[in-house]
Amino acid sequence: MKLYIVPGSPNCRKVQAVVHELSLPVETVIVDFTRGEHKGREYLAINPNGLVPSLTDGELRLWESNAIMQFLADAHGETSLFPRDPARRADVVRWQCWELAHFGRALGTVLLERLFKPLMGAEPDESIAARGLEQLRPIAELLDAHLAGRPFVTGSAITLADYSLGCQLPLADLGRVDLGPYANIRAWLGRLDEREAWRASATPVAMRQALEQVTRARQPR
Ligand SMILES: N[C@@H](CCC(=O)N[C@@H](CS)C(=O)NCC(=O)O)C(=O)O
Repeated sequence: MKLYIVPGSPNCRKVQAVVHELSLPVETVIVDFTRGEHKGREYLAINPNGLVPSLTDGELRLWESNAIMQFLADAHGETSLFPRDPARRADVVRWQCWELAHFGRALGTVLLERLFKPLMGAEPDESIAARGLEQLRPIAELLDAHLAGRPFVTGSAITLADYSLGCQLPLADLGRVDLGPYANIRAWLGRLDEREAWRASATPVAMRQALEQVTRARQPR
């Protein structure tokens, strides 16, 4: 199996966490964005979107991070990350869908403008980031309220839903997204940090430093 990633990408991190969690024999291939490898013919044959992550396994070409996580858990893992019981499974899928459609979308909009565009040398648009923050507020409140009294998103055990929803949050401080009002989210992130698989998939130090540098240079004084 080969997993195509870019270090520091939140969507890659959530898949990498599953790889670590299940100790899977995956070869990691770094796609060099600076050389445009993600838009090259070879990579587009694996993922026609030109995005990371992607997974190959024999003849399988799989993209979309949450689909990759589900495949890895089903094909190569055990059942606690992605339960087989229909109701519990639907609960995990529901939160993964919500992450893609709402939570991750709003937070991702802010991080794209404030972190990743400057990193790639593109011109950020602060009005788009501000709109993302507006959209994020009620969504983050919903997640925070949901996490009250729950160690993890779907209950007492960690599942794919936690890794999907958690993947962008460790970059919130760099994107000037204040998690102060969300005590339950912060406590839950602390519990994720206790997982070796989560720590093993963390943004590499050099990448975090690069993001820190690029954001410090652009922060309003
Ligand atoms: N919905 C996709 C999103 C993938 C995605 O947007 N990946 C980012 C990195 S986190 C990317 O490849 N960006 C490159 C680009 O936009 O050109 C997934 O979950 O896999």
